[in-house]
Amino acid sequence: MSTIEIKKSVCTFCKGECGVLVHVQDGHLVKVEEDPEWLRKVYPPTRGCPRLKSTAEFFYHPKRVNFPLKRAGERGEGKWKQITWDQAFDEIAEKIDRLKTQFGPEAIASTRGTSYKGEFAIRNRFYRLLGTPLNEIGSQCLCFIPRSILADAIVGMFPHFSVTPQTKCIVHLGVEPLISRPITAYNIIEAQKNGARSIVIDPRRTRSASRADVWLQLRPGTDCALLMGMINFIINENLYDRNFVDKYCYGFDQLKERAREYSLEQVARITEVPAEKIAEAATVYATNKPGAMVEGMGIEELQSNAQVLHARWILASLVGNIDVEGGEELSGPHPLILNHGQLEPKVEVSQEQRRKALGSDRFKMLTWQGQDIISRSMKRTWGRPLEVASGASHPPSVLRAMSTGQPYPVRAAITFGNNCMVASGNSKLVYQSLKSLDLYAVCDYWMTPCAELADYVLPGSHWAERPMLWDFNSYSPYMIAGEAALPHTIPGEYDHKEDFAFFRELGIRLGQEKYWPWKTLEEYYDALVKPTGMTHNEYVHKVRCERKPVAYKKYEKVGFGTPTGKAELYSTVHEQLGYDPLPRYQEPNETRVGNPELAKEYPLTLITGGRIIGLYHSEFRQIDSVRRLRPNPVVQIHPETAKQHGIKQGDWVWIENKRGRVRQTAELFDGIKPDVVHAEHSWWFPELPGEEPSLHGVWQSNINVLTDDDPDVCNQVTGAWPLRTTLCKIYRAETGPGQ
Ligand SMILES: Nc1nc2c(c(=O)[nH]1)N[C@H]1C(S)=C(S)[C@@H](COP(=O)(O)OP(=O)(O)OC[C@H]3O[C@@H](n4cnc5c(=O)[nH]c(N)nc54)[C@H](O)[C@@H]3O)O[C@H]1N2
Ligand SMILES: Nc1nc2c(c(=O)[nH]1)N[C@H]1C(S)=C(S)[C@@H](COP(=O)(O)OP(=O)(O)OC[C@H]3O[C@@H](n4cnc5c(=O)[nH]c(N)nc54)[C@H](O)[C@@H]3O)O[C@H]1N2
Ligand code: SF4
Ligand SMILES: [Mo]
Repeated sequence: MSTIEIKKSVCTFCKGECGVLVHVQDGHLVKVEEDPEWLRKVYPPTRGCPRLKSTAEFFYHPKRVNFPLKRAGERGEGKWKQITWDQAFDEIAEKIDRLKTQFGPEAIASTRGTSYKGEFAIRNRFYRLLGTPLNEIGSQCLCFIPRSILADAIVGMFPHFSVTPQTKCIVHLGVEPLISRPITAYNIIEAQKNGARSIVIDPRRTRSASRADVWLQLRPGTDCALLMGMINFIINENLYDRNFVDKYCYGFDQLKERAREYSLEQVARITEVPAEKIAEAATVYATNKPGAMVEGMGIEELQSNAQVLHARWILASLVGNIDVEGGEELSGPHPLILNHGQLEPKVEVSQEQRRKALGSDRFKMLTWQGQDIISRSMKRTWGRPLEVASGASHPPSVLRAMSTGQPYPVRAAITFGNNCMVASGNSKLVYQSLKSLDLYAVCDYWMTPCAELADYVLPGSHWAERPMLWDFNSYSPYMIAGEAALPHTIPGEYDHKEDFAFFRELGIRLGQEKYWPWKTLEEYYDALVKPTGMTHNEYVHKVRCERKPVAYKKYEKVGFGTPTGKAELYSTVHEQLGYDPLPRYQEPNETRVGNPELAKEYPLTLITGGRIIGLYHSEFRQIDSVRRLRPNPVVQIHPETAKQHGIKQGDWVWIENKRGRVRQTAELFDGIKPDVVHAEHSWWFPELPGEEPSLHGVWQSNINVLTDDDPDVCNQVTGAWPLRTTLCKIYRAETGPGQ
């Protein structure tokens, strides 16, 4: 027996990105534990995390896809045969080449998930070299990109949840960090121990809301009105930082004019939050400085996400919270380590191709037009090109092109770490779109509903199998690194491939060889850390994790990375793109107020997807130790509403709207308004049959059967589709899925 080696890895089972020690013997995982060094240096790994505890169960799970598979029957019939990686690469490359010649590179699409780190850059390299503007399906318009791109547009850089122990006021804007963001939650708790005040804006009484000084239980979808009300109050009461506004903000007078539309009384009517509570929140925020806002999916998944985010940055600017210690810290890139953009090949996708990016003619802030304006100003100010996390295309527009061939055909897709059958809005359209493809390949750990519809299913690598280097593409205040602990391949046992190897091998077969000089991800990371004088492995062992050096109030020297060089209350980026330069509240299209006719049949407002302990999106459903924490999907209903419908705790309940119905189990919860219900997202049942029509029960409890992604109802700036305001009705179901 050989000795046990201890490897320093990073767990990426969720956004915690915790440092862990992996004990390895003969290439096999013996044990995983939290890394005490990490705790000392940056933030503590989450204690007793159920996902981390399940690492070995996950890694060696009998249902894990361990070798490449090729479809042996009709698509969706559930018949597969094992092939080699070489055969898979040869066949996929040959088909991509043929489809590219016939329809153009834009006919080759991608579907992306959230589980990626820097490797997004790797995937982008492949598609850029293919010459496509990258038509892509995924959650980009709802998750991270709107947040970062609006911050880039208004203040010229994105601070990624910059709460520190010095923060004196934390505003939770549709977020529950105690479940979803372990690092931020830790920092918030530390700040609260130091006396920080906390404001929670959420239609549900979350755990953070229970611990808050002020909880604003607003009507879902009305955040923009609420924030504009706070802005108006702060201006009228002279609670803003006049010096900062005069010197460093652009468009105060126009803002003041617009904000006048939002008197406390008017805003109270729209949001259903009492006027005095709005005034209290605004006062607490403006008088406890420095403050930091933490925004989450509660606002990003709104039809009005761009307007809410714009108002959020106006608020932070008005009180002078930008780029101060404990406020919205603009941490920026690591002084030495390169960002991925700096290693990008000097091969541009032509202007003609870029213009073909689906949806880019309409969703301009999301896509290349917005990116061009924003990156120019950021580069001017920060002296080096920074990653602007924009979307290449608009996912609902891509789905429509796939299924209709309009405005041009999209005939192939590669899915990497994404379960779009349950993650994207409008699951029925996703199904039709995937089924219409000539080539569909999925790289994942499991036979997901997406994988069941593929021609090829390819075994992806786990975090314990790959090195990592990550600072959230320059946005996070931390730079973290880890080493691979386990081999990718053990002959006869498994044969996984990391993303880097996947796209490199495919790229080489498609003539991209000279653009892939690094043979492994490790070598690629070596190139990124080279200016430190270390290799990636040395960096892992000598540094491992660091808080980047921070300079505050950089605007005093270089201004802001925006077109005017100021914090743009009135946004010239919006103006240039033809959008309203100031936020204005618009009633979502499917609410009691916005559509009273529809509300007669569907009287309840559905919000979806609040994160839960244990499960990560659609993942961990097959991991018994984690699934035990949440065996079935849960819909939260106010006890009064449940009573009216004859629904008891634990009953299966149908949730229905004009697009379909699915069922979840009832949790009676008085922390939600009587006319709002909250359903979990991304449910499927790995234990139910994989072949069609079941597709692991994908039609049973998946709430995205009920969500709409029509481009007409999407946010016209960011392309977001509404996951948080949909009208529905509920009634008891006799049985659950598979019963
Ligand atoms: N355990 C676990 N952790 C996760 C994930 C996971 O799946 N599981 N997913 C990760 C990912 S990718 C993401 S993006 C994050 C997301 O995590 P968060 O950003 O925390 O988002 P959610 O928990 O989805 O929603 C937060 C809150 O928004 C509220 N909300 C709903 N509608 C509205 C509204 O109209 N206005 C306001 N103000 N609030 C509203 C909900 O009630 C909910 O409490 O979590 C990450 N962390
Ligand atoms: N209704 C509703 N829908 C939502 C949301 C909501 O709140 N409500 N939230 C949205 C948000 S914010 C997000 S981010 C999306 C999430 O959408 P997805 O990212 O699609 O979510 P996951 O279910 O985590 O799917 C990831 C898939 O990738 C696989 N995977 C994980 N890591 C790796 C890896 O390293 N390599 C490979 N090859 N595969 C991997 C997993 O097994 C899983 O099948 O869902 C969105 N959808
Ligand atoms: S799954 Fe747990 S250990 Fe892993 S990153 Fe998330 S919180 Fe940390
Ligand atoms: Mo997300």
